[in-house]
Amino acid sequence: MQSNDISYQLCLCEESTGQSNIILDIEESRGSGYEQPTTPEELPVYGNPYNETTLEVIFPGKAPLFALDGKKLRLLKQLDRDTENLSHVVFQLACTVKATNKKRIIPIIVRVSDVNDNAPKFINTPYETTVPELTPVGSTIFQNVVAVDADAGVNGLVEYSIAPGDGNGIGSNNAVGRDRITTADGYGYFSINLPHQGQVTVNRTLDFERTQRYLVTILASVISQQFHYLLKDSAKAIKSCNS
Ligand SMILES: [Ca+2]
Ligand SMILES: [Ca+2]
Ligand SMILES: [Ca+2]
Repeated sequence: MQSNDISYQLCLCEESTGQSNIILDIEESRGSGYEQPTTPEELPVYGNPYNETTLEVIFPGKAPLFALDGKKLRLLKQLDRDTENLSHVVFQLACTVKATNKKRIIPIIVRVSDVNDNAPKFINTPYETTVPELTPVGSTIFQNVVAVDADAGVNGLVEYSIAPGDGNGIGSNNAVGRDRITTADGYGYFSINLPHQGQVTVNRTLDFERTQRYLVTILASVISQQFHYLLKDSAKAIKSCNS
């Protein structure tokens, strides 16, 4: 439509996609930045905001989160979807037609999408349990491994696995006879068969005379994402005891 077209003049301040409100998307902030654009980048309203219309955003009863730059919304501070569980921001656009002073108020909903910016964290560590050496292979011996991740959806879906340890704490102490404790890496001896459940099962026959303690390193990770955390301090001590 041309700006001298009479029907265009009548459309000024109308939502150009024919909706009664405006829905935009934005990613939450990565780190401390807040320059990320909305999608679409410009508010879909008819009229040139410099000479045909005046645009203003209204945040009733709260501090404004966006300011206008032409038809673009600019964040005024960083947006964290996770700590405030902020899935969308609702406010209003006031659009005034300069020629007629006719004013329209259009509700705006900005949906905030999640970024995988939190790593899973184990809770209640270190984990420790005692098992009889005759525990059959396949038995679940520990089921309270839990890591929490503050992100939403797949970004917070934790998978558990067992990894080789870093060698710390492995070996025998200097005690003699029955007081002697040999500690081995539990990798291979124990397994997590269901990645979404923190249940540790016995994977190989245990022998108390040979090994009295295993250190098992558990990884909590979020699939296909940039974070992959090995929590070395949370190695789980599993003691194999004579039954
Ligand atoms: Ca965040
Ligand atoms: Ca995450
Ligand atoms: Ca997040």
